[in-house]
Amino acid sequence: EYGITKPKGSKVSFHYNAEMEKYHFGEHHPMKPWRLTLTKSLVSAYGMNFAMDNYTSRAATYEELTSFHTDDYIDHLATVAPQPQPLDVENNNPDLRFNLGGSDCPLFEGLYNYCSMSAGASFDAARKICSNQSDIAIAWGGGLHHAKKAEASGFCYINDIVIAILQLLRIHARVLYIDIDVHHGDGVEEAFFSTDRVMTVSFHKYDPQYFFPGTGALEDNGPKSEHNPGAHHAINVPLNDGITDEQYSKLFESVISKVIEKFRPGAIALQCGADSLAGDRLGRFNLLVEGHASCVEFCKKLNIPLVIFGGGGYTPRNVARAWAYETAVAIGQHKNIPTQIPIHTVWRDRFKNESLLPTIHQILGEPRQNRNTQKRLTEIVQHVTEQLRFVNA
Ligand code: ZLM
Ligand code: CA
Ligand code: ZN
Repeated sequence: EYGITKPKGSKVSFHYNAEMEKYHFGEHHPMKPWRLTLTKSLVSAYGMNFAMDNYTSRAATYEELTSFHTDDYIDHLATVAPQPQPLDVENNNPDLRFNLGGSDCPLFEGLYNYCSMSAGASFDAARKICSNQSDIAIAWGGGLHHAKKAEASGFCYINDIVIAILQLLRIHARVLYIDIDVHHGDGVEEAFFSTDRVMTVSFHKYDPQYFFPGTGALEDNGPKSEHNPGAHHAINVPLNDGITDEQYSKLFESVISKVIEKFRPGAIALQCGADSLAGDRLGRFNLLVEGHASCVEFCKKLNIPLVIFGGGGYTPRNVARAWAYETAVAIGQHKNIPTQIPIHTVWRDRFKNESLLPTIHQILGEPRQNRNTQKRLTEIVQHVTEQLRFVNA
């Protein structure tokens, strides 16, 4: 009434706890929680904290974890130890029941604390969106999209994304989940298979035989069983090796704008797995920081409350570059920050032999041959458009 308007730009919160870097999956395991430290130190070196609300996240409670997972699984997770366990009545190792203890999901010291810290940050980020205290809430320590209700899978033990979306659903009638990790977001898809209040969209490398987890074909759009309201609410964008920035961002924009138009979500949960970048140890794509971040930029421009999660990402310096740059996108400063990485201790101490002037854009590793044809990408958009005819929100 007195000409007071909402301040320009989005209110952004950053949810992080330095404790997460203390945990190790094992010497040669590709998942390195330490990449979160590198990300945070880059964000701080650029001075981005001054443009955000910074929260030291806490461990999620038992009640929060069991809002999705079974009590049985969480009870077991809370007591597992790296040492061999007593066998159960049938002479089996009880860890096997929950897919724990193999090379993908090893048991390590402090595992339960690591998992609940990751979920706590994502939970708090979602609550900030629910209470309208943030327009964008960032939890780089989350994004563990493979974990199932009662099972660990693919480096993921607790599905912090599902837990966060369940919070968003308390306030918002419809939530859109978007997943740009190079792997299929199978755990989140499955969790919401039978509801029309969550639509999931995953972009991923798809090869049912040779690439994890092997699900997420174009035609898989949720169980079409009788009276399943969740049918047609899973969108999958299966891709081949070597997709480029230009192809990916065009595809992303055309798929997501059609989804938004039909589904009209009240909030968006965006998983930003950085293993879709070129040169990733496990990835197959050719995305650069700009292409990856264009997805975040696009979501921000929609002006819909947004929770941003991390996820995969196995070349730590590339992960830190992408996530720091995407933090800059969230606060609307990506065009203003200097390209050259500020001299800051963690980066300098770890990578002494690196050129003295690394930039936030440069990606380590060789590009792959692009095996995505324009014809196939057009087919994908066509199929998505047809699926969306069944969706009316
Ligand atoms: N073997 N060490 C992505 C999750 C991807 C399943 C084939 C394990 C690895 C990988 C583990 C140190 C997200 C599979 C792989 C070798 C069965 C996967 C330990 C290297 C190592 O050197 C390694 C001894 C390990 C694991 C590679 N695992 C590569 N790909 C996938 C899971 C998670 O990014 O989407 C989200 C955070 N697992 O392919 C096997 C079938 C286990
Ligand atoms: Ca994905
Ligand atoms: Zn991944």
